[in-house]
Amino acid sequence: NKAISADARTMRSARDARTMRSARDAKRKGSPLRSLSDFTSLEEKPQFPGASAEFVDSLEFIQPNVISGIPIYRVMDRQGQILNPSEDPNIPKEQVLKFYHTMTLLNTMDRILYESQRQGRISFYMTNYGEEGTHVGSAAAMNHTDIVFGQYREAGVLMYRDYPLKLFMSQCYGNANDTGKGRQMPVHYGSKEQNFVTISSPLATQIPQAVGAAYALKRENADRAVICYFGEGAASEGDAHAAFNFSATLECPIIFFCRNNGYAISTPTSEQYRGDGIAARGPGYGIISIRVDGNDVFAVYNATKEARRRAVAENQPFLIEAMTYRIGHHSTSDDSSAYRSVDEVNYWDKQDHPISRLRHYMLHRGWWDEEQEKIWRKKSRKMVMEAFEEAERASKPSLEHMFTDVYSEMPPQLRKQQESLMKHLKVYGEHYPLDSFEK
Ligand SMILES: Cc1ncc(C[n+]2csc(CCOP(=O)(O)OP(=O)(O)O)c2C)c(N)n1
Ligand SMILES: [Mg+2]
Repeated sequence: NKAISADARTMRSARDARTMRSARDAKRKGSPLRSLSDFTSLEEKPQFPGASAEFVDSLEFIQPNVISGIPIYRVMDRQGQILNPSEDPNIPKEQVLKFYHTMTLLNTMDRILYESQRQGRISFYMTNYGEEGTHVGSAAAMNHTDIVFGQYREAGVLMYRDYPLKLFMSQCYGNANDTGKGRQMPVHYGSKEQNFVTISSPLATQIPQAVGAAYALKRENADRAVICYFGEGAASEGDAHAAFNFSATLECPIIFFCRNNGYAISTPTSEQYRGDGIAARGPGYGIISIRVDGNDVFAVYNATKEARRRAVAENQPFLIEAMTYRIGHHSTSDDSSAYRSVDEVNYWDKQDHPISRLRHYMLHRGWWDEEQEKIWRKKSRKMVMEAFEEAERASKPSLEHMFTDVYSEMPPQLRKQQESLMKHLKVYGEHYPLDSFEK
């Protein structure tokens, strides 16, 4: 009872604080400087700059879990049935088919490139298994002109924006068609045309950069927003916290999209944080937040759509925590059987998968059947295999690209290195596979 009344008190004082804060905000906007009348009242009230609450006269610490966990918003149950018709986004059939085609094509591309790394054809790969719903639901809710900052496990966002298979494959092979000219690790995609900023390996660096970009968009009054993806592990980096605070104080049109997939390599969420996940941090920064079922593509879509609408209309940040599960290993350098059970992985793969949930929905609607599934599986595999074979056949980028694009004018020390490489190859070139590089 004591706990309940403490909770009620906390909630009541939070409500009062909100009312007071809006009154103060209004006052502040009218006159930024506080005048003498603010300080002459006989009433005892807190005058601390930055305080928005009342004094209390009994000792009480704030409990970190005043409510029993932020709820998880969903639209469909695991069988693909709409739970509450008023939440049905009523997406037209053609677009739902695009959702499904993208989610399954991503899955097929993952299988082929994962195998390709296992056979020693590419150096590295990261799959997106189980997280397809978070990618497609959020990508579909944004405009193409909105800027995407990704972490590395968001290939579905780029695919939904119609980034061609040929360029995915060329990037992973680092061939001459790769827009990065073979200078990045596989899966570090980037595309100007798709407004998708190139992936960086160091965790969380994209988060403050994304806030900067959102601030620039706000200053341009461009009717554009930024969406910034990151994992629950990356959310522990200092950069994440700095970014959240800047976005709130600078009032930036950004959506922070956290994919909470249960693990950061081998670190489970139980060792990653103590509070109620990532969504619970939002209010601490003054950011409007929500937690969604990331395996429900419609829930992700609804939350992102509304967050995007308000972020642009009101110039303020939003935080979405999408609960999902990383079914694959962290990367090809990881073996997850060392730290989690097969039963756990199987549960998500067989019983709570975003692709099967959407397929159930499409079957109920009469928009899909076994025959169409068979035809599409065959066709999509063929598309992936063709792009894969073409990428493997293509030449590597010209060697000179090792030295270009960092400086607009090549500095002397770099020129010296280039000359010495060319001299070396003149003498010993026969020992290198020079024929596989573009001239
Ligand atoms: C600053 C930094 N520290 C450590 C790493 C090594 N590292 C790469 S991915 C990763 C785990 C990230 O987990 P999470 O953010 O949850 O994303 P997920 O892989 O689950 O999608 C770590 C520790 C890194 N790339 N950068
Ligand atoms: Mg993670």
